[in-house]
Amino acid sequence: MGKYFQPEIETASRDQIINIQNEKIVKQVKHVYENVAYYRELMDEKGVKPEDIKSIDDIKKLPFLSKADLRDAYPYGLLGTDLKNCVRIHSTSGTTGRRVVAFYTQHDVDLWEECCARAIVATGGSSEDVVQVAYGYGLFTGGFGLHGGSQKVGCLTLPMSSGNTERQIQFMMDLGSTILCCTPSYAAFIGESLAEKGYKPSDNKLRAGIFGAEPWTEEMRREIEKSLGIKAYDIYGLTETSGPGVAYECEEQTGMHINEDHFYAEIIDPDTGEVLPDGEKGELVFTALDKEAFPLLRYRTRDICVLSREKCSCGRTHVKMSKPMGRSDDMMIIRGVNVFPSQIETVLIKEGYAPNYLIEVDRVKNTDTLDINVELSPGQFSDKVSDIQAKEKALEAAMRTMIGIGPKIHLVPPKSIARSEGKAVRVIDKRKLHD
Ligand code: DLL
Repeated sequence: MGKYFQPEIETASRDQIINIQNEKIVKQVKHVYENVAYYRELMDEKGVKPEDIKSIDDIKKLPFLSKADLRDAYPYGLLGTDLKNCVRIHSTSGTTGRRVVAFYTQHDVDLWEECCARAIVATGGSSEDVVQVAYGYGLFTGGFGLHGGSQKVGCLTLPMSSGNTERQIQFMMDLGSTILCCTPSYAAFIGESLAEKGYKPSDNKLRAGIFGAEPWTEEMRREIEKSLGIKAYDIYGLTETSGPGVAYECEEQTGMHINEDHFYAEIIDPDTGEVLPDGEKGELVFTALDKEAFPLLRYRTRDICVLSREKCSCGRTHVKMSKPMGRSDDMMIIRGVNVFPSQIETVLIKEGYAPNYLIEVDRVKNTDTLDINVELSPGQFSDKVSDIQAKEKALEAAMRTMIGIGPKIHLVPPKSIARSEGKAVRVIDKRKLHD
């Protein structure tokens, strides 16, 4: 296999991509209007008919869909085809409210796996590779998505699922895994566990990792690359749009190419809904151009990012999205200041700490408090209280410079913060518990 999984699409000219999108959106809006009563009503309310959508530019006329709509329509309200045509269900790991349930026809599974195959080939993947899939299998889309993509590429696929780190390491070493797929926090944990067992990064055969499903910083990327001796690639997606592979990184590692022949991306102002030009930061909105069973139009992801159409040296022409800079609902407002967990992670790694931390926000006597528990490595640990206090003060000062408010830092002993095998829980906001 060459550098691309589907070169004719991945390197298509802008005109060709727009032609594909023009053709697909007209068909897709018709399909949705005819088959999804929930969305038909939204279109009727807005006074838009399928005939009004003649090209991709007309997409602006369509109503948005939000997570609240998905909850309203649970479970079958947004289904675009008969259940008997569906072959699969996946669901979000959502901790609040109703879960989102997404449906797939065989065509939908195929296009999703194709997207994941593109992501694997973009890391240099081929039938020579042994792909260890350590995302969870089950309702979560991570395991099955990368699994399907890996098989499409012809890689030897290890369906490990997440967890059981001992076994992950044993298979990795015995079978010579070359590509690891899991959440970045789990990759960091695997790296840490390998080091504890006395392995050097050069002892494993891994050369690439495909990590996503949660926010991670450039600093964390470098840590993981060092600890596993690999190149770490980002991958993005959400259950509502199919799963991983909506966008993926190439060798340039400067943002993720969105599979624009299947997913049309817009950036909007989250407050007004106004579409923003490329290069401006806002909420990412996706339209699935050819999914059958769960064909969401203008779905608001709540992920905040920037799109860029700068020429990419890899030869791919599809628009790139930046790493999500947090979700609009991930942002903490602490004493009126907007704080993202990613800012905290950046400072921690810059100051020489591992990305094992837990942020606690509370409100005491009407004032917000921000406590950050940060784990020390065995080498950093000291039983001299004054040493620890000095380090805490230094870290508090570095945080204040970055985020504008002073947190209380608690340096905690090695191994005292729970490791994650899937999506890491980084924030506990106790304020919500009191409301
Ligand atoms: O996390 C799908 C996925 C699986 C993506 C494996 C990548 C790899 P959900 O559980 O529905 O689906 O969560 C989707 O996770 O809206 C983002 O907020 C976040 N997310 C996903 N990928 C990234 C990433 C899967 N690369 C939600 N960076 C999305 C930052 C990400 N956040």
